[in-house]
Amino acid sequence: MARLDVTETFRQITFPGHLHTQESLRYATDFQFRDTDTLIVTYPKSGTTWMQQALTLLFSRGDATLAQSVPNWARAPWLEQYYCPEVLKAAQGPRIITTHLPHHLLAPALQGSKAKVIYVARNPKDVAVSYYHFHKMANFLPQPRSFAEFLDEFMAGTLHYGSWFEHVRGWTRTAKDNSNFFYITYEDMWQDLRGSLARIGTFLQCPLEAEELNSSLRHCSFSSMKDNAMVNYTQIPDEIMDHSKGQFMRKGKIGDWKTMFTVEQSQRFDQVFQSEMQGSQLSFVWGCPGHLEPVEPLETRTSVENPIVSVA
Ligand code: PPS
Repeated sequence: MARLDVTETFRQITFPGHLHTQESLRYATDFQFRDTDTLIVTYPKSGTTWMQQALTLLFSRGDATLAQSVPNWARAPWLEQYYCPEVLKAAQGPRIITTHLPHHLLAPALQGSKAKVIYVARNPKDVAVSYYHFHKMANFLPQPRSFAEFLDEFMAGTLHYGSWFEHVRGWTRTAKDNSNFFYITYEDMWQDLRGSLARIGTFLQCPLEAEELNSSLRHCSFSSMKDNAMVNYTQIPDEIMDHSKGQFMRKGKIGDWKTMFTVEQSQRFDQVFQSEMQGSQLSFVWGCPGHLEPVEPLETRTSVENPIVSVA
């Protein structure tokens, strides 16, 4: 299935036609979850692959055989992508399933199910930057003309997979009083991977021994995943992901948005964030102390792709 230039629109949200069809999207929304399923839910670029790796290792009790021999999409398939039924047909044991779908599209299928849901969120400025770079290398996504235009689309919620704000709001609204729902952020994992894995293990009733946890940690590190062909997408042919234009495992940092956003863009984003997330209790880590400050306003810069970075 190539369909690199095809866009599927499903219930007002656009999806890359390379991976989605009307049928595959309907399959997802009509899906019959099992109580033993674990569903990873993310808006794109929020730590999906990281959580797929973490759950593979937790369920394997730190044994990296699967994590090093089976691609992430085959051990934790995206429910809405066309190959999912084939992968799940062959699945043995408890299933790890992934989705980028917004809550309102999956809520009916999840109703009454005891499947465990793990929602990973990431600060949206870093999501926007990571997504922008991914659009440049992924030939199944529209090529962005500039970061400024891309960011406008991100804020307006018109990119593929819909609005980040709606995604986070929708899924976290269900968290209250739901013992099968676990919320974690990319930044939690980044700042304390050991503690995060231990918490996820407890949630999944799969606590690990110290040695199993140590091994899981090693195989979930950015450097290990960057070199692991089962998660770094280097095996995807160039016509689908142009590896000369970037790497899937790009930087893996908190606060990289400060190398791309202008001060004006950052302020405008903050306003949109405040208005969209009004009433939400969620808070995000936007950077680490000592990291880079936002770049100078656009008009004083030589190139959007080459920002003038001021170091705090
Ligand atoms: S996707 O396409 O939606 O599945 O992408 P996703 O996996 O959600 O997000 C990719 C970003 O996650 C970073 N990443 C990691 N960061 C830190 N540590 C580990 N182990 C790790 N694994 C993946 C990856 O580098 C992408 O972020 P950026 O900011 O682009 O580097």
